[in-house]
Amino acid sequence: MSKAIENVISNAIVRSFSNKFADSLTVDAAIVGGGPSAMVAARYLAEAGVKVAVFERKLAPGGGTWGGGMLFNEVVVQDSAIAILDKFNIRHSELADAPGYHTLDSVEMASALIYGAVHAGAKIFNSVSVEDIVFKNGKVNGLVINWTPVERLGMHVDPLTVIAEAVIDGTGHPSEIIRMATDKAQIKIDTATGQVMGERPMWVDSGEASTVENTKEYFPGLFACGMSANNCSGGYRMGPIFGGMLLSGKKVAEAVIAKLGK
Ligand code: 48H
Repeated sequence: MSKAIENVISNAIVRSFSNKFADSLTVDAAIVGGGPSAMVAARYLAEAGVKVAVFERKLAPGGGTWGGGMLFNEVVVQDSAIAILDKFNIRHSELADAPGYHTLDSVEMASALIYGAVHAGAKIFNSVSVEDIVFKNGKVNGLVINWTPVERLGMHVDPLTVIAEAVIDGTGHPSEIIRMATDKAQIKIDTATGQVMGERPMWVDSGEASTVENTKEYFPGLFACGMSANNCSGGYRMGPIFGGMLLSGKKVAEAVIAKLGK
């Protein structure tokens, strides 16, 4: 008897996902969060031959990109990050009254960043929340993950584990992974206080510069990019301008590539 098509479909999905998931339980780099800085990092890492997986809590990766500014679905990117937009084939137009600044469609940007990361070879697992880190011998060694619906419903279900040479906190404003590390592993990170210093109010140019400047390894095996890096080091926020996020994603990828000797 030939297999029912209903069965063929279900089998194909379960097998294909299981292979992808099992292969991603040991990676070179594990990224938490699927925001813009993470998507750029994932693409640069994958292109350098780094085995990389992204774990995103929400159903749709893209983080804070989709909504533009106050749900007006356009964002601004400055000249310094235009090469990254071009690499992802994201269209942009320069402001006539503010040369050096460009507007772009935030939905095009979110979808192109995700597509670019996946096509370069990064694996993205959506609806997966990182609830803890693996911490052994004074180093961050990986992530503890569970399904977001399990987290949201407060179900008492034990998690699974991903082992990684490098963990990147791309969780945005809350710096969730670095906070877990300082709280639970009681470590001091590479900031002026040894702790997460917290985000300051809006000052666009300062925030953009500090996001990139503070993108680095904060503790052996633990890097931060994007808004998380800015929050760790006490930088100012910048609103819906995304050049700093894109440049931060590239910088963290370069730091991880250098660390792994790839
Ligand atoms: C799995 C998680 C977890 C977890 C969080 O905030 P993001 O868009 O990330 P960035 O830093 O690349 O971009 C920041 C930008 O969007 C922004 O907010 C700006 C520019 N703000 C300026 C301002 O002034 O406000 O995305 C982070 C992602 C989200 O999708 C979360 O769902 C996800 O990380 N995430 N995923 N496990 N524990 N925590």
